[in-house]
Amino acid sequence: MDMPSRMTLTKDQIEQFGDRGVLRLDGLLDGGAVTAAQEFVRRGVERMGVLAENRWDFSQLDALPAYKANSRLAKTIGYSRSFAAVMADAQPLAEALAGAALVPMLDRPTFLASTPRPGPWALPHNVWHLDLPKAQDKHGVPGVQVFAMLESLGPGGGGTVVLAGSHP
Ligand SMILES: O=C(O)CCC(=O)C(=O)O
Repeated sequence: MDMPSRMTLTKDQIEQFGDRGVLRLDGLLDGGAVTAAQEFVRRGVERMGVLAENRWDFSQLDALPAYKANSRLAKTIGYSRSFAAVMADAQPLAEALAGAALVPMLDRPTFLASTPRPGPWALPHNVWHLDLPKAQDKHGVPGVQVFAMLESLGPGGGGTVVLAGSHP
């Protein structure tokens, strides 16, 4: 990608990504783009009654299996161009981490909605997967997946689980 990123990665960050396969970057996202995306998402969840007067209530989805609850949320909310604006700086950073040019798998970012689930959390045994095309160069980084959080996320809040160090 030719567009320069607003953020430059340090050597330590690139090393950490190499060691752990995962890297948290604070302050990467454009605030205006995030606000526009949040407003779009909030309008969608308000239509469902999941958000009202600034309070989130997912209970209407509790009876559904997690994958159905998540896809109902994502389908109702839909897609906004603001999602692509949120991810505008992702590709140059992913390429800096990979040390190579990367071809995006999709022509736009995918919106992932994850509902918090009632009850104790258990380590899932059947959903682990790699979202990667088959590596062309078996010795290089086969791909980089970038997640942008649109809302604050606490521990157990439904974020994607990554097993650090599992990539080699
Ligand atoms: O967080 C999730 O529910 C899974 C997300 C996922 O598998 C992915 O984005 O590839």
